Amino acid sequence: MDKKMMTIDLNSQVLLDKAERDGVETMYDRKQSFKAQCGFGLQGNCCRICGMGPCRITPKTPRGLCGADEHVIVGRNYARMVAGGTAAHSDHARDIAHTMALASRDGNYTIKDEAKLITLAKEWDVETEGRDIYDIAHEVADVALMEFGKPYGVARFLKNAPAKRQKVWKDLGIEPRAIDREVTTIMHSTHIGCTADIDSLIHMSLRTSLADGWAGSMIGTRFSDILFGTPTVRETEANLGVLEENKVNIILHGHEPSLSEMIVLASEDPELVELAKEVGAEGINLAGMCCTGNEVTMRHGVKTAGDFHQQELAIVTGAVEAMIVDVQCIFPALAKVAKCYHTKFITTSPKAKIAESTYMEFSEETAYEDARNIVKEAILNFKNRDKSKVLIPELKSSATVGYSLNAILGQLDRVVNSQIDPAGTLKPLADCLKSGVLRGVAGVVGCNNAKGISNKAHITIMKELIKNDILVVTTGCGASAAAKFGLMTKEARKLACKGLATVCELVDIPPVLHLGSCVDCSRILEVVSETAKALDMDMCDLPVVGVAPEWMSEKAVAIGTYVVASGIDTYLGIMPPVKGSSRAVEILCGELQDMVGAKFTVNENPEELAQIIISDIEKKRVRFEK
Ligand code: BF8
Repeated sequence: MDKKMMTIDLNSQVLLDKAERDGVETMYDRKQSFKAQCGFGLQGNCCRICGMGPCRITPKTPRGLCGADEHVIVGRNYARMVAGGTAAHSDHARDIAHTMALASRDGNYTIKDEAKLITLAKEWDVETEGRDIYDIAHEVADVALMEFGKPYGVARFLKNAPAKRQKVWKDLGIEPRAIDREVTTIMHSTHIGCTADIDSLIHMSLRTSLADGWAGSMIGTRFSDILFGTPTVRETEANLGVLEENKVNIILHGHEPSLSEMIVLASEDPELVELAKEVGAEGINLAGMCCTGNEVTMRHGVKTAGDFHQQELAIVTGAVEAMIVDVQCIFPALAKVAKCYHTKFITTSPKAKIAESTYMEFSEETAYEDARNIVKEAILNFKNRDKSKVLIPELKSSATVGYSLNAILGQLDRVVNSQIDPAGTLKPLADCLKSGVLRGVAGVVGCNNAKGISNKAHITIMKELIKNDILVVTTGCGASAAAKFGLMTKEARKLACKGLATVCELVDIPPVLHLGSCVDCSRILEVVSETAKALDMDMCDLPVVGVAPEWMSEKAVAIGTYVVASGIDTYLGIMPPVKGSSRAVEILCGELQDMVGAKFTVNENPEELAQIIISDIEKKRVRFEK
């Protein structure tokens, strides 16, 4: 396939041509040179957990050397993906909780949303009366840190779910305990010679994934809101056209807002702004990428440069002084691409050192100083920019972002008849769903995957859903795609059918709502949970679905699993590596329905997947409307 056909993003196509002219290899070249991917890996039936392997299952070798069959091998691999994803989200959350433990009135990190902190403190039985807000913050941080390793009890946030959902988890024995314990238990149980039963491996995966969704990710989101501010509705722009010819361009890529928030602050430091002018630039232009991009666009309106598949292409513009990264979703290839231009590829986390990068460690204790040094490094690199190598593609789209649960409630309050309904609830949304004005809500989330065409599945599915009166909420690189393709503008209402268009008009929202980063899928859980509570239902009773059309990371596997375990049917555009076990497919795409009230559906054709979702939502409505 022609490389340019592997993405529907026109800026990416322009830059793929440039990369070719510049002799730079990108993911798209590597994809082409991978003639065929390993069939055993694709099916999930290759085991390399012990040193006797790898053992690969074929008709002639139906068992590994220890006797594990294809179901055990696939189940173990799947469980390890869930554990990997849960570990990544939760370790991110742990860092944010540590950051809150360091917060002080005159320090690097302060409390931005006191009301949210007080609410959480009360939920967690932390005394608030007459106490200094920072004392409360430190105690709440300590309680959160205990959630990772406490020896007894279950995750604290579970009690926020509808009562019926809590009962499902309790009856099945999948209430997660301490977060680290669930991850460790999976690593232990999938060691050679432990669990050899696919049903049990999936059961464990459900419990561990819930430790991600209803513990780690929820801590990540809530604590980020408390420390950095709960997102509010704001305007921004998206795609590589946001880079500016005459400014120092800095790309923020990765995940944890403790770094990106400080870089945003440092980029406004008058001394550094002056320095940028001294080196001949008109100023400093920050742009985000991947989920750090989502964090800073939600809270500050920082423009989004692009998504996971555009990270190399951002550097290929020749206009980026520094690509600053922390953890997760960072191509090691960036080091090589950066060497072809003047770009400094700056790694900052001891958890994600990358060979041949410029390592400038970022520590929460010295956060502002570290951030200043990093921004300064970028500014001083402006003089090295080679103008003959610069090509900033033109396209960018405007977007309205910032839809935290609080922001959604704020928008809904515009239409509340205060004589009838109290303000500050999701009841208006519940009413629109109940009446059928809105047919459903879909959380379309996740990554880009080179198995398909970049952005195509996201955009095809989102457009089709809004055309059928299904409100779309989105996070992660799905959100970046929606922003780039104009689906987060209020004008995109014209792509929606009459019911959704009317709701958008009344509530003054776009038909696709940006809820944040991947960790913020916990916001989707909260919206669904609160809507279910408003209707006295379980989450599985609502015409609500999760969709991951282009997922690729272990985090996405953890998310998909906790979304299903929460009772929300989940639709995947890429087959996970489980096909090697008919039993795994049987459980994940069938039997989970009876266990948790939801299941996975997979279809790699985005048009077909959209139609399946629409038809399933209509089927769900029959019971919902009774
Ligand atoms: O954090 S940045 S590629 S993994 S969607 Fe996917 Fe994008 Fe990564 Fe989730 Ni977010």
